[in-house]
Amino acid sequence: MPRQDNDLATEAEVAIHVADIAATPVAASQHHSLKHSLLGPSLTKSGQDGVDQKKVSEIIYNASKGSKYFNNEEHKDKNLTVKINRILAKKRELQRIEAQGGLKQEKKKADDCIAELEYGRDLSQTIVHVDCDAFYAAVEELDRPELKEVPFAVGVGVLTTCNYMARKFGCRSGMAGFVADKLCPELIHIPLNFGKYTAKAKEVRAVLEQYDPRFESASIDEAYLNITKYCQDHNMEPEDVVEQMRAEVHAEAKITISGGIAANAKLAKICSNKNKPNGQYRIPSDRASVLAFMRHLPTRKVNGIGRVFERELDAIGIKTCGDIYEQRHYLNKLFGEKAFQFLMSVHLGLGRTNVSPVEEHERKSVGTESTFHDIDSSDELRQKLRWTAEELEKDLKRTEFKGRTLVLKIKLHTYEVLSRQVQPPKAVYTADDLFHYALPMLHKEMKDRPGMKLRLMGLRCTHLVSMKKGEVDFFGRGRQLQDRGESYSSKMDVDEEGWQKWPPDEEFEDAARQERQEEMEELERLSQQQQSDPRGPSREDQLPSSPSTQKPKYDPDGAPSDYRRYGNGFAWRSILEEEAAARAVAEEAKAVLEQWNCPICHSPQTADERKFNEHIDLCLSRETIREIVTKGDEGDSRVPEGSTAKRKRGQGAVDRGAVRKKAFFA
Ligand code: TTP
Ligand code: MG
Repeated sequence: MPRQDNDLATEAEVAIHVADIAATPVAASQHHSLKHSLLGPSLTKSGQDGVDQKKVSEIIYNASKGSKYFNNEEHKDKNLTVKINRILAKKRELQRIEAQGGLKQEKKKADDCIAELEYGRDLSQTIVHVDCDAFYAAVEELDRPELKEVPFAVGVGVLTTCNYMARKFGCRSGMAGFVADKLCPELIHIPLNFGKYTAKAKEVRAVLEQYDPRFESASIDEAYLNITKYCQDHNMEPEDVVEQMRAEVHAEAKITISGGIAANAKLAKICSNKNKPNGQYRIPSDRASVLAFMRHLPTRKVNGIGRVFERELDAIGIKTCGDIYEQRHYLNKLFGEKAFQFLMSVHLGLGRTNVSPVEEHERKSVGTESTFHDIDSSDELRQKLRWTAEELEKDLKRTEFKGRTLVLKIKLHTYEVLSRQVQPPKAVYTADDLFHYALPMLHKEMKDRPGMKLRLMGLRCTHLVSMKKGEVDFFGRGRQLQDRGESYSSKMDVDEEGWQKWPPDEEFEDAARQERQEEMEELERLSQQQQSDPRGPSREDQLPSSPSTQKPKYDPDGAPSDYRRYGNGFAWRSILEEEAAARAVAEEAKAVLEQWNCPICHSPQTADERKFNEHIDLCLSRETIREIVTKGDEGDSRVPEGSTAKRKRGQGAVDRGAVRKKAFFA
């Protein structure tokens, strides 16, 4: 008798089976996968089409063998291989069930999901993603044009980027400096100068603003724009608009940018990388073109599919976004509901069409984390937690939020990542409270894992409550942030406690960004150790650095490095928020300088329309009260119905309008 879906092996059964298989020795393919992982996080960076990656991986392997970086990668790769073996075993189990007639429900669920997502497909908008070419390197070339002729990289210890000439040798972002030197012995290293990059980013943004005043600055060198209106208003084709915009950026900022044009943000981002540098690409806004584009697109090209997820997908036979369909009924069981939904929308080439300034996006969480040398002493771990709580308090105060949920994240020395969360009885933001509620979680982990050694600790507040003025209700309670309901599904997706879930896309994009960020920081830390190794100093130590350049601050004991702030635009949002706050202060200062005289009391007032009107209202009501009191003194102070004073009050409202008008036209 064929097996029905409800005959599916229980999770526990599968888990036991899987555990047996996972316990088998690490596969022979490990060596191969390690070489692949040594290629680093930026393997898909543009400018490397003609590069022999096999040769590059051999050079990296030999250059780094025995180094801390190598051991690090080997360790991570071993853990991932075990995880992948577990996934493969689970897939085999699912295939067995399918062969017996099971998994019909899973297939139906996937098909229903596809139908629902298809129904919501929006092809009406023209979204553009622009990204500066070799950004930090391009800015450096402006000051030192001679660099255009040589391969060079920007970054100390780790390359944040390199010019396209250096990319031909296999050098790229997120690569240890000493490895890059082996690939390209002539490589010149330039120290970072973040001030210059943020100033240049501002110049680029000034041009983008002309095309979409509500463009979204996604990182230091990239942005999303919705040019639908611009195209209509100027009766122009999207390609021509983007050509013009790129030319204008070049004329104003003297650097080149590349652009992607499509019906949604996810596709546009993939497109901007297609004809880099100094190029553009468009996917026509019809369903057939979108599906055809996705069919052969390697999964890694999608924002949200990082190194680890790419390997997991590859292991089960998903190399391109087109391959997702065939495996659709396994995905939920193998990777969970969120990943299933995310992959379904990736397969269909769907994405968000809403574009808006990042600093206006509602925050879903505020958190901080840091990597450090392994810590195992319980005292030190507690101190680290206290320090993390203090850092988080600073961020929460700056952003004016409290959190209803507090999440502790730790990474063991084995690279296993764990997180626990707690809902304190009140929303929290002070370091004392954060520490107080996080400590039992840490203690629990210490108890469960005697001798626990950590290499990363983080605290994060979610389910935020705003403490901004105007967002506190009548009882002084902060407003609970809501999602703006701009996810794909028309139905609101809520978790078991009724909190709205984040759109899976954002979560995956955040996770991939974080994966990259952690790698960057880890690499930076390891490369600093490398520099003090007997293997010799790295070349940038031998280069003169100009006094204006600044080395990225990295505190191995946990202070967030500048890589967190500037690397890959990770804390870009905070930078924009700080800029917006500075603008607000400047505007306020300007308003204080300029003053308007009140037509009633004649005293000078801040030149702010709203405040000025409020002041006039106050003055007028004072006048009215004075009149009432005067009249009352003359006659009946209780002001009966229909009395002159009552009528006067009504009249006052009319007069008020007249006075205001006069004030403004005067
Ligand atoms: P990217 O746009 O990813 O890279 P890029 O502009 O240098 O090159 P491309 O032509 O491929 O777009 O990143 C923008 C800048 O952010 C980059 O110049 C340096 C910095 N960065 C980091 O600090 N760390 C990183 O891992 C990456 C990828 C970039
Ligand atoms: Mg770029």
